[in-house]
Amino acid sequence: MLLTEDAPARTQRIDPAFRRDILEGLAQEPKATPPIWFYDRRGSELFEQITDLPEYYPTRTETALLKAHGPDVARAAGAGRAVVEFGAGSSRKTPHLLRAIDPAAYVPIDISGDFLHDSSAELARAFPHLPVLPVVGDFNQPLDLPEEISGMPRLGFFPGSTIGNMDPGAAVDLLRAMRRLLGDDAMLLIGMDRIKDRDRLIAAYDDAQGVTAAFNLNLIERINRELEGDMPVDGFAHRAVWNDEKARIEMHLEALRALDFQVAGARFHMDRGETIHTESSHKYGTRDERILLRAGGWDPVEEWTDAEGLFGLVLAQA
Ligand code: AVI
Repeated sequence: MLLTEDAPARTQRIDPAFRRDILEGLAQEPKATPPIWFYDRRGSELFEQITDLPEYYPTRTETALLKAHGPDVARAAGAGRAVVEFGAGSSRKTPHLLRAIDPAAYVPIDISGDFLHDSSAELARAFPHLPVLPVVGDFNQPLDLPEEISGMPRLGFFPGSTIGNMDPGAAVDLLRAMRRLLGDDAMLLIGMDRIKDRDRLIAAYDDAQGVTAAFNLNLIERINRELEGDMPVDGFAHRAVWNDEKARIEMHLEALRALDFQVAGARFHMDRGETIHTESSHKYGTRDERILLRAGGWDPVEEWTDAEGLFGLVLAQA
């Protein structure tokens, strides 16, 4: 009796897409899992901590660009747009944009529902007259925007160089999907991390305090908890490497010894030194940025960068 009552409850908690992605990723050669699964509550909290790390320049650089150039964005985009933010997370940069451009509505989209609702409530308190209309979902899949913004011109906001977490082909597909979703009179404000000194890049993804390591290793804890896995957390180490040919930082989980484990009833083996490739973070030169945007159906109209040229904020039109 207890068993039959328990079993459906346990099965229901398993996210089928998570199960599918992890089982497929662990079965392939070399092993690789999609980075979207980092962001459970703990992963989202660790990512927030990453954004404050001294080594992790993207967030503070992009925030400074938004503060400095918000009025330029407002001038180029005009007032009264609905801002649609892709992967809103904690939305800490968003207030700078909203303050500058005075939008008609704000639609944050994020896969992590808990986090999204907390941050949306906070924004709604800070902007009491702004309709805040959160959408829980994976922006890599087809989505519907809220009815309330139909007919409004849109400004897509895709900060943080999240586009870099996609392979260039997938990035182009996503940019095209955004263009379809946002409409013909839309604009897009997008953050892109630039190619730079290798050591600086590696330090940003392998910080001295070990927060990025904890973020990467949290995926194993999530797999164990949500997919009834028995992966030994102490059997893995965080690795960050620069792949020069593909112009990307790669994060891996490296097996420190030969490992045998199970996930959702499937058995896996890893040799010592073998890795699970958990994330790529592509970096773009100034010309590459524009080529990528054009391939995705967007015309760059203005672009801002910091004094060191670490990060680019690009405004494009459909
Ligand atoms: C969310 N994304 C843009 C981050 C990045 O820099 O690629 C994720 C991250 N991974 C490790 N540190 C930060």
